[in-house]
Amino acid sequence: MPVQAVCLLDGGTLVIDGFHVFWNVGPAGEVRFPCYSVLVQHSEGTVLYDTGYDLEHVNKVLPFEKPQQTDEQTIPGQLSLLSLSPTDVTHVVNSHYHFDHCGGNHFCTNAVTVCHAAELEASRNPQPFEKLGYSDASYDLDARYELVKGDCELMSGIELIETPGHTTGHYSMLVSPPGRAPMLFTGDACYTRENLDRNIASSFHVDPVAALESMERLRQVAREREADIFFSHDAASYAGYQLAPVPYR
Ligand code: 5PN
Ligand code: ZN
Ligand code: ZN
Repeated sequence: MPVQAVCLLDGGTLVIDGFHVFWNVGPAGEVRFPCYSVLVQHSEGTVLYDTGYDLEHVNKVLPFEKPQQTDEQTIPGQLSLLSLSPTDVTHVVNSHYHFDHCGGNHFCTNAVTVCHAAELEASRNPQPFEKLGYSDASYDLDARYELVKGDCELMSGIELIETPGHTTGHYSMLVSPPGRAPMLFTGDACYTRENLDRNIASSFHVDPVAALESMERLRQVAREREADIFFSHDAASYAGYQLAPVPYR
C-alpha cells in the first residue's frame, strides 16, 4: 500500500514585498516567487496537496501581485502532462485556505477535500487582517469535506503534520516514497530555506509566536526522519526541484 510517485505541479509565480517574505526584517523590494502543488500517486488514491492560485481571481483582487501563469501552469494543464484529468484526483489536501493554495480546488469535482477543522472555521470567519489571504472562497462551493485535526496519517507514507501560526489550521506534509528520502513539504509554515536558516517568519501570519514554534517543529521532523525539505515559495530552491512530468520516487 505504498506511495508510488510524487510530482511537483508548477503553478506560475506571484510578486510580494521582501518585508512579507522576512517579516519585520526585509529588505524591501519586489520578490517574485513560485507557487506549486504536489501530486502523490498512491495505491489507495490520487492525492493533491494544494492547488495553486486562480489567475482570474488574482487579476481581479490582487493585481499588484503581478501573476504570471500560462495555461500549462493551471491544474488541468499540469495534470495533462501526466495524462491525468482533475476528475482523477481522489483527495485534495490543502495546507491552508489562502488564495494561492486553493485556487484550483474547484477543478477536482470527484475529490474529497481533506481539511483541518480549525482552518475551515478560520477561513470562513477570518480576522479582519486575514480577509485578503482568504479572499478566494471558491474551494468552499460544493466541497465534500473530511475534517481532521492533529497530526494524522492520510494513507501509509502520507503524514499531515500540524504546523499552526501562519494560519490557525495549517498542515505541512511528509511523504515517504519507497525508494528515496522522505519529502517534507512545509507549505507556508516556511516560505524559503532562508526563513528557516535565519529563524525569521514570513508575514501574513495569524500568530507569529506559533509560526516560529512550527518552524522549529519542521527542523525537528526533518532531522528525525532524515527528510528533504521542500519550501512553499522559494525561487532559489525551486530551481533545483524536479517538476512534472518528472517524478520523485
Ligand atoms: C501571496 C500572498 N499574498 C497576500 C496574502 C495575504 O494577504 O495573506 C496571504 C497572502 C499570500 O499568500
Ligand atoms: Zn499562506
Ligand atoms: Zn502561499
